[in-house]
Amino acid sequence: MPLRATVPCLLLVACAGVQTDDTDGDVWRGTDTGDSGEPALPLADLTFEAEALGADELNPHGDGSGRVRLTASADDAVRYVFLVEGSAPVEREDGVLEVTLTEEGLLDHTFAVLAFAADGASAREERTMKVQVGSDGRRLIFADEFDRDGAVDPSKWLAQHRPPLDGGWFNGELQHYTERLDNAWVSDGTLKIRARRERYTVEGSARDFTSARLNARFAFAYGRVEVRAKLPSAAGAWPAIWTLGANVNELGNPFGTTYGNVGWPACGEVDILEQVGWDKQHTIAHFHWADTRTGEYAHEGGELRVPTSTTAFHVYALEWDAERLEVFVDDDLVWSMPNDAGRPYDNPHYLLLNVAVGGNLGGDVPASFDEAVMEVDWVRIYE
Ligand SMILES: [Ca+2]
Repeated sequence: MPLRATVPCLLLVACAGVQTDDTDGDVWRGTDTGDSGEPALPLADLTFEAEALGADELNPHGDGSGRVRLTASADDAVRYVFLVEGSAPVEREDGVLEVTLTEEGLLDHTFAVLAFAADGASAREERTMKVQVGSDGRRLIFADEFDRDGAVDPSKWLAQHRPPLDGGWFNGELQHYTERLDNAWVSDGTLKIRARRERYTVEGSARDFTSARLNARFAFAYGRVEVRAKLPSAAGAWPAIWTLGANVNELGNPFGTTYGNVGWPACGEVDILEQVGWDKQHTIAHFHWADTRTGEYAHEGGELRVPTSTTAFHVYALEWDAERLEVFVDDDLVWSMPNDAGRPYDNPHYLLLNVAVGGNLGGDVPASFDEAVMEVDWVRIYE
């Protein structure tokens, strides 16, 4: 592994002719001798902590900056040598080192420390932990890696399931959304949102399909949104990764009236990804809003050819600041729109993930339609 490749031979336990057992403490047990010539006792009380800076309940693997603080301590130690993957060993007398990792993504990183006492006694400890490193070191403000099997984390997502429109949904969609595991769950590191053919009744209204619509319990203004996803291949399915202004007076708004109380499209909408039910070769980026001066509905957007959208994961991304809004698939620009006067894109939005069946963009649903699954590897929102 890279750790070993960058460590001078004299620091490697194997080179020193001593044995370690990684499962019980990494204390040097070798035949090293100190200056006195007598065999030195190992430093048995070495403690070693690795902490991803900016970690909190929402982002347990750090804030995306890649900064990690390493802290080692042993009573008789006079110096510590830290080993970080891809870097030369660094010596510190106080046992504290801050490093900044640069390899993007949520990856396992291994850190080690060697502690030395004046008499030659020494000890080694190692820690492996996941650290989140964002694009260009940007600070992560919301993420779900979908790495815990079972139900979707209710502290991050609201499964909107109450029909908002006389027992039905918008855009002529044919499904009911539910909060059941059948329609949304996490397994093997990804979220699945599954639209199914099944008769289902909510509040006296029966439909022939079910699915899930997850609204993030997180509002943000400006930033970068990334969603790594693989889209459903079934004709008739209409997957969407999108945002609404957090001021929208919609039943599924997790924030109620905290950010305001306006209708659609005055709230503003960003469709980072939509795909029609009859063409799985292209993806759509689109913006809908009401002019803040005239109140008139306006929209614009475009599409990109992505022939592997249903067979491979792609990163669907929004770059949003006070000047522009730009939507990408991986590094390919789909649509760029100025954030100029009259457009309501300076207020907080929240993210939504769903798979609709039929309706305006789902189109005809073939009799063979059984189910359609959108798989999401992760969601990351950066400042
Ligand atoms: Ca994942």
